[in-house]
Amino acid sequence: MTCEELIALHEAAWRDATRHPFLDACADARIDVEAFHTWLVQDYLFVVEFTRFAARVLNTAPVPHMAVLIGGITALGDELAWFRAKAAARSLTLGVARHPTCDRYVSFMEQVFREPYAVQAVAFWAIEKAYNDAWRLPGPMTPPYDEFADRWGSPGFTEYVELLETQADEALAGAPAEIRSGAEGAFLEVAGLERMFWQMAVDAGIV
Ligand code: HMH
Repeated sequence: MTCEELIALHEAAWRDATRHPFLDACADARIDVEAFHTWLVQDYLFVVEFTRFAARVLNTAPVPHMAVLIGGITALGDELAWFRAKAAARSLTLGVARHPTCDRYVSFMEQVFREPYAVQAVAFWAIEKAYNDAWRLPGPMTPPYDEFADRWGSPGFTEYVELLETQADEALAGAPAEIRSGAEGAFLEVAGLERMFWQMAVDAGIV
């Protein structure tokens, strides 16, 4: 089993995770501002916890996989500062509670903390891959949303996601069937949570 096979096997779930009216509305700048701000604030709160998850994966990773993860953690540190700047420019407060959907995603990452490295590596790759696909698939985005699309859709980010995929594939290759099946379950959980996260933002907007 490889990451590519997971996407092919669960094509519909992955499509639902990465294609959403939220993203199409960003592409042509008709996104409801409340929906966008909910996404922005909740994604910041998500990324704080995702950074802790990244540190946990680093803690479990084999030595040859550490450099890519350290690069990822550094980028996440910059991303958190970037989120704070975006929120400040829009006068948004980041000191709010996590939405139940964001909270579910955080609980999922806390569960994956306790799984073997192969499961962690697949979950970590899937979380980054989801945004890499989601922000690229609608095509070029209208300002100011192009900056958001570029953060996760840029060639540099795509290359990083490919390195994560190689590492996840390596971990899967040596894993027994039971762990591979755990990794598949984690992949499907990520797909479902990603779809819910977009829907959470849309539901916060004026419909
Ligand atoms: C919900 N999934 C969510 N937010 C993010 N910032 C990422 C993934 C990162 O790729």
